[in-house]
Amino acid sequence: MSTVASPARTVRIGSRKSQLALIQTYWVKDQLQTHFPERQFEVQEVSTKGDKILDVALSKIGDKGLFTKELEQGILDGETDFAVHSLKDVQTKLAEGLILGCITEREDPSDALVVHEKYQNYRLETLPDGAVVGTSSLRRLAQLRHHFPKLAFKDIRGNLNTRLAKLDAGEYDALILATSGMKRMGWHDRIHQTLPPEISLHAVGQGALGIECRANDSDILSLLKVIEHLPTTQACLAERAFLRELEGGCQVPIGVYTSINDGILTLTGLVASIDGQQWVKDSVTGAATEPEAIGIELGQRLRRQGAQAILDAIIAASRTTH
Ligand code: DPM
Repeated sequence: MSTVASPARTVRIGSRKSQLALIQTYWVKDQLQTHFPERQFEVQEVSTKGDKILDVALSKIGDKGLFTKELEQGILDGETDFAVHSLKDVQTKLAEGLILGCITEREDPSDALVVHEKYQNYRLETLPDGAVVGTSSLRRLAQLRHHFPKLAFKDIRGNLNTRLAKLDAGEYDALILATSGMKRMGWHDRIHQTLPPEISLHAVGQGALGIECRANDSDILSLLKVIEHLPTTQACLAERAFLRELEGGCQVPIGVYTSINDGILTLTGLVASIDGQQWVKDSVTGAATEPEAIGIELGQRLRRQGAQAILDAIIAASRTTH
């Protein structure tokens, strides 16, 4: 019997354990396996702080890299070679020695309304006064309060499976969730309404996957290049530069929307107060080949219009509750 020696090491991929995270990770693994049939890929499941603390609102944990830190440590320690993240959960400043090796094609980045069955014939606009909407996103909260002040809001934590179970059990009348997550889980039929950008600007990076690896690992970087999606990368680099410029973490009422047409990128950004009363929104257009300059310009523009004061007040308030 002859054995064929594998010339290259097995590639180890780090993933969170939630069903959505594993669906995303196995999608990446399958793509790479198709492109590189001679290589071996294996998935290692890692539990993150964000998966363990389920009884506290995300915004109150106030920790950077809640869903990414343990995965990053695994890469730095050489236990894994790269990690697959929902890009929106990836901080704008990565740990020393790590980079985003690629960003994959974005799913629909919008937010979606999911309702309890008793509200099947309602729209977000027609939900009765005081209907209880579950979200722990300050971004969703601020925008919905702004547009629909008659609704009531309640924190919700846990993975998508847990959240839908809580909705169906009657703890909430409706939820706002990412369209992309619902679609990747195969739950298209539970999306009751997708919210247009006029109602809800999405989170920075929403709907895209970010793959994080060692900055000096040329083998892994060359593998990842084949699943990079250029327009998504340009859009997300603009969005991330905008967030970085405003020094916003993953829990701030900051929303964005990006379009690219004929090489021209338009980035719209919003900074709002949590009560939805203060509202600073603007857009910047430029060459899609210079996405970060567009993001920085938009951040500076919003700051001049009062965004910094809104964010400072939110940070000061969250410090006193920690
Ligand atoms: C971040 C936020 C949320 C997640 C904040 C925000 C939503 C929390 C909530 C940064 N991460 O969006 O303003 O609504 O209580 C998360 C989801 C996905 C990645 C789930 C979701 C899937 C979508 C994607 C949680 N992270 O937003 O419904 O891949 O972008």
